[in-house]
Amino acid sequence: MNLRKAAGGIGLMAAIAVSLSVTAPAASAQPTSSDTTTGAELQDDFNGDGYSDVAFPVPAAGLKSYEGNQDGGGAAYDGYVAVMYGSADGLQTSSKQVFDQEKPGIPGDAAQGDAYGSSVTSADLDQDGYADLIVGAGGDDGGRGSLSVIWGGPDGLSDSTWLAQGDAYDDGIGHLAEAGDFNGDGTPDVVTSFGDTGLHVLTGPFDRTGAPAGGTRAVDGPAGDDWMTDLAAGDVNGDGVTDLVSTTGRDDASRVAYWAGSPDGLTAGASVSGLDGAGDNLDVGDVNGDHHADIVIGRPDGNFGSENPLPAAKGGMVTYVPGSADGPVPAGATRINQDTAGVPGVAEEDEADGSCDQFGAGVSVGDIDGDGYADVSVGVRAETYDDIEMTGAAVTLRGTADGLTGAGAQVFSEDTAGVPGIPQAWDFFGSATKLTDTDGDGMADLVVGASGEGESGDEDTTDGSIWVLKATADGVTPDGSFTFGVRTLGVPAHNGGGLGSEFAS
Ligand SMILES: [Ca+2]
Ligand SMILES: [Ca+2]
Ligand SMILES: [Ca+2]
Ligand SMILES: [Ca+2]
Repeated sequence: MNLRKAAGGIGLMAAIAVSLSVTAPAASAQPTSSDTTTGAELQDDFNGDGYSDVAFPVPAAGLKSYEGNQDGGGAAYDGYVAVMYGSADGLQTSSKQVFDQEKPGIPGDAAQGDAYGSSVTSADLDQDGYADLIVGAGGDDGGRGSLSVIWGGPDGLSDSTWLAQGDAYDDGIGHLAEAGDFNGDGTPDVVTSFGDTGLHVLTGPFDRTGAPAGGTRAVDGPAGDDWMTDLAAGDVNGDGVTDLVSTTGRDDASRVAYWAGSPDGLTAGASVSGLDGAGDNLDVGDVNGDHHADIVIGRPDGNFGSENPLPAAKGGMVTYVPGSADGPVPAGATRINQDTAGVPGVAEEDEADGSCDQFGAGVSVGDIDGDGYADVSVGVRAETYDDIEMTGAAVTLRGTADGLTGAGAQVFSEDTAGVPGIPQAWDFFGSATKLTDTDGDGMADLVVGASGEGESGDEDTTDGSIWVLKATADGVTPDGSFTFGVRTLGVPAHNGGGLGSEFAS
């Protein structure tokens, strides 16, 4: 996922109705499409125990002191990546690791602006049955950028190797990265951003030196487009080969591009017409259960600063685009904001004071209720309620055979009964969201970041915190939800990082 910083601006008053109503799940259960790669059974099970693990990238953190930036902090961007391990009981706060470029075994040296963790993804690159963690540092070595892998194993992640390093100052290798089987040979490949809109594809499998067996090649993006803001990988055309989708630019200027995988790897990318202004972050998954991965795009900034405001984008917008044998079908797109029927809250934005709910922050796709239709989580990171400015919320939207719908949507915040925490101004709960099955019950749990939150007992810090809410057949439940921050991870406080600003893809 890309670097995302919570936007500034002045708040507004937005009352959200806390609703836990959920419609009955669809009767027919259809399997969702999954990755075609062999090796580890799960793309994110680093210790091979059968449970997905979760990586928390914090590229903006300043863990070291720099001249003019004493005691770390101040968004020094050397960066770290924390990993927490899943279990039959879900994520275990006692089972975690933290990686940065000062740690033994991690290549490179931590320096201001490296942004270690600017992208994080995972796959079993060496096909040993343990998923491996791929970490980009888009600002490494003065902007050349780098991509490295930390190898999985029975005791978790250890030992790290370069996968790629940039040659020139603006190469920006690792600013964005995704893993997938882009040539359909059954082994994972890795794609990384190169410059503003180019891509480098490393064709796997990989040996422990980090060398890709199939070499590295450049793939063009769509000509003339803005800088790339996000990447997501999935089988959009349902041919068993992973495809790639990107967003470029932001707000009005945002565009969506699509690269189909093929036996020869990713084919040339092209802009998807009809999706101009859809947004700057995205994820893919099979929302309508037809075995084609669908595309979900978030535009959190609404019409703030827009020259051509879109009514559907008021307060922020999520766009659902179905996949098909021919790729994305923009004519079948559904646009949802907080004024869509069933979605809790009211879409609000005010051009005069620059405020916006920011519905559409950090979208994620996963099957919450296990009905075979992937659902969507959406951050509403600048949601204001009870006059608490920009305290934030997270919304879930249900997938159905007809696509994404507002019906049965849920909302959660620090004000929800059973969710720990106290809503405060500028917590930015919902700065990013992640749906992932941490307890192996087949239902994707909701992980929410609050990039402006302090950890309980240390309220003067704003280093960010994470919330985890379990999934059930009736949707997400606040029962048993918990939160943790940098103190739990063992990361120095006041690092200016914004834990929860983004999640691994
Ligand atoms: Ca491995
Ligand atoms: Ca495909
Ligand atoms: Ca689909
Ligand atoms: Ca579902």
